[in-house]
Amino acid sequence: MKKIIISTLFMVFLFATTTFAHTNLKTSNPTDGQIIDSSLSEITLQFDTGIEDTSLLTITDEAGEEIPVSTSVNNDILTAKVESPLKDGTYQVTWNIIGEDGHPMSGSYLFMVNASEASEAAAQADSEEKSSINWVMIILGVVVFVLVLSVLTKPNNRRRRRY
Ligand SMILES: [Cu+2]
Repeated sequence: MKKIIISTLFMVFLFATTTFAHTNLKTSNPTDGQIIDSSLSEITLQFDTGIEDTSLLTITDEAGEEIPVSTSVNNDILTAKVESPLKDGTYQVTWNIIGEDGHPMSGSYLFMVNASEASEAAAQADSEEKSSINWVMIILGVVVFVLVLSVLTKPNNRRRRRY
């Protein structure tokens, strides 16, 4: 009886450690739920062990359509380069990897691209700069106009014209 308990405990221990040995996602860029305010050209996932070269990453948009990417594996890092910058919207990253222990693992998460807000702010700053330039031009114009007017209306000029 004691032997059974011990071997059961041993089996549980073994199972627990092998569960822990699975390869899991460590960090990513963008992260889960992140909102990005600039265009994105690359997605990187880092795992807690090395992964097989056959590991895959797919990105799908809100409509469920797959975004074309070229993936590469470098030890524990899975990189997906996006062919053209991602438009504003929500995207799902799905990874299918084979870990160091040979177990296939998968997972997915969402992130958002919201680049238009940032470019709108930049455009607004730009137009503000332009409008201040316009004010400078108007003030300069008025100053020049007043100067010209004062020269033309000088008493000397009037006398000269009379002759
Ligand atoms: Cu495993």
